[in-house]
Amino acid sequence: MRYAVLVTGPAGAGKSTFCASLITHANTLGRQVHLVNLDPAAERFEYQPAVDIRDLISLEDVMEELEFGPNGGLVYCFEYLLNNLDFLEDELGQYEDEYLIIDCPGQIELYTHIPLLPRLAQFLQTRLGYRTSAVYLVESQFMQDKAKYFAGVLSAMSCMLSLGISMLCLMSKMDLVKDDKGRVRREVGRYLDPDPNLLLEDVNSQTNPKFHSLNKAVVSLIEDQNIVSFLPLDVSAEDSVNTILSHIDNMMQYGEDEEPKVPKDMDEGDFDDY
Ligand SMILES: Nc1nc2c(ncn2[C@@H]2O[C@H](COP(=O)(O)OP(=O)(O)O)[C@@H](O)[C@H]2O)c(=O)[nH]1
Ligand SMILES: [Mg+2]
Repeated sequence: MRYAVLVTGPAGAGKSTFCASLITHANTLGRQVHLVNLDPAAERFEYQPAVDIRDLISLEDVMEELEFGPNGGLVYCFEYLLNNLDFLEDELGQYEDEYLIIDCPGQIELYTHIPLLPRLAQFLQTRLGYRTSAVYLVESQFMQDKAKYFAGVLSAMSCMLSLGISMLCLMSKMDLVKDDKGRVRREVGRYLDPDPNLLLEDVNSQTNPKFHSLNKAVVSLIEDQNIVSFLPLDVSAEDSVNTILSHIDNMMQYGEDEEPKVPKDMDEGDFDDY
């Protein structure tokens, strides 16, 4: 069986760092996983990617030869990849049992503007037979500002809807969640699953009153559908990475012929040592 995890989220959310720590962790469990880099602007990696979009096209070349700016250049790179998906087939088709960690770029237009990621997910599943799922990272710093949290949740939701595959939301950089005095927060759970009323109050206090009814509608959407809840990610804590890996495995029914894996739920208690 072949498995693939798309690691998605905005630029700077910690995707590449998470990919590396997931690989390190999988390796300590004696598992073989491979990195796929889909970011044409990536500079360096802790682990050498097994497949790299930069072997197909590099942002630097596009900018130089076609005189595009960085954003236009990225869009060009992705359109190019979309038209040359055989590249992935050539590179990935050879693997039999495989677990791929796919490091995606973060520019929002790549999620909404050109259907790169949905097409890619579909291609991996139907053409190459990969069981495919996704994680979406939102930075913990977003939690401290409820309006940003709002934006983070909506972008996660939009990604989930457009990808159409199972997706796990991660709150990254949990080591940075601190209170006013700079102490690391103990009540992490409050951030991962905030009280809808408090959320509404906070967001309303930061927005023009004419948007308050819209805010209310969005909060109830978040609440009723329970679409988005976050697992805490701290790349420096092996426990956190382990929990997330078991959730990802579970989402894809990894090794379903073996022992079923029940994800260990992580709650505030696991962050007691902060
Ligand atoms: N404190 C902290 N910083 C992190 C963490 N993960 C990533 N970073 C930093 O955030 C920045 C962006 O990380 P990167 O993995 O390149 O983000 P990407 O653009 O989503 O791939 C880098 O400076 C990382 O060192 C984390 O868990 N904690
Ligand atoms: Mg990156």
